[in-house]
Amino acid sequence: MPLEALRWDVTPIGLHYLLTHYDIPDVDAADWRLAVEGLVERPLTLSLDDLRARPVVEVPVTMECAGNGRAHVEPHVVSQPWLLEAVGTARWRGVAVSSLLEEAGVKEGALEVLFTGLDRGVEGEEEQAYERSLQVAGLVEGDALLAYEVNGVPLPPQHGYPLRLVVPGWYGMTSVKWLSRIAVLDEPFGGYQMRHSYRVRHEEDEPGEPITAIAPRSLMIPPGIPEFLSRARVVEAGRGEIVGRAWSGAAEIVGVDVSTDGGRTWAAAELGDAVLGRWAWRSWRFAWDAEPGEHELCCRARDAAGNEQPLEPPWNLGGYVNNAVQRVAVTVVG
Ligand SMILES: Nc1nc2c(c(=O)[nH]1)N[C@H]1C(S)=C(S)[C@@H](COP(=O)(O)O)O[C@H]1N2
Ligand SMILES: [Mo]
Repeated sequence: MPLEALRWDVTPIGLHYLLTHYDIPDVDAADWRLAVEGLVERPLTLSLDDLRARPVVEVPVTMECAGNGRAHVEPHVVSQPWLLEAVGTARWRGVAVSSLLEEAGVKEGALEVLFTGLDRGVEGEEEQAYERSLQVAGLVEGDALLAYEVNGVPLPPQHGYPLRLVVPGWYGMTSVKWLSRIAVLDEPFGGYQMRHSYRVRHEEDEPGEPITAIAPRSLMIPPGIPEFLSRARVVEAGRGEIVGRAWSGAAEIVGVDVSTDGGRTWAAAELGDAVLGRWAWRSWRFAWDAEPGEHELCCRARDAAGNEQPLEPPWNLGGYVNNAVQRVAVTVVG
């Protein structure tokens, strides 16, 4: 998502970021079915029409890839080299996961629910379908949904057509696209995307910590105009505004601070209302009287759980969860 698209509450769908490990699968909705099976009283086989006939939920969600910010991590980590653009906010519409689990009847002893996509590939020398699990308890209480629409239109192929999981507040890897199967398990699922990927590890041979809720981040719309090759920004002197968005999956955003001198001094930005609800970003604005010269603009969010963006990028093997403050160098011209 180009950062100027932060201007919209809801990201126009063509500007929402994309991440796809393998290929976009070829799905004919007419013969596609979702299987709900495993430790359930009533296994289900559902068509898209069956799902559309069930009670509808719609949730505005800010989704962010766990690798967002990876290109700023030193030493460099080889994977999708996101700068800060792996984020977007969409209105996802579909069926609540909690209601489907209730309908199927989760049996005693159930621990996790496995979500399997139709896309297949080879990763870590293992042939696999993209699949990840979540704890039953969190799904029963939470706001996760199976989405067949985004921003009022059927899911486009690249976002998971015909059906995807959306888990508000968690990093994007959780929200499995192109769903074919939901299986209730009595033990933790140890597939590649759980056991190896998406863990914060500092050594190859340590298990590390699983990646879960989105850490707080704020981003500004880079002010002024860019220089074509360097992307350096040029801003007109005078009274203006720096505007952006802030979000956190862990807890509500409670403040955003802005610095115009590279982080030496900070002042509070004005936070907008949570117009899209708990699971989407909030706007913020900051009045700035730009004086001619070189400036480094920074923004820093904190949430109600006391999490605050670090000033320097944290390092781990996967280059995950780098929520260090954004820094935008600008030349103000008089
Ligand atoms: N089936 C499947 N689901 C997937 C992925 C994938 O490669 N295959 N990528 C995940 C990752 S890492 C992210 S960040 C989000 C991205 O969702 P989007 O492409 O709709 O923005 O989808 C997740 N769900
Ligand atoms: Mo991701």
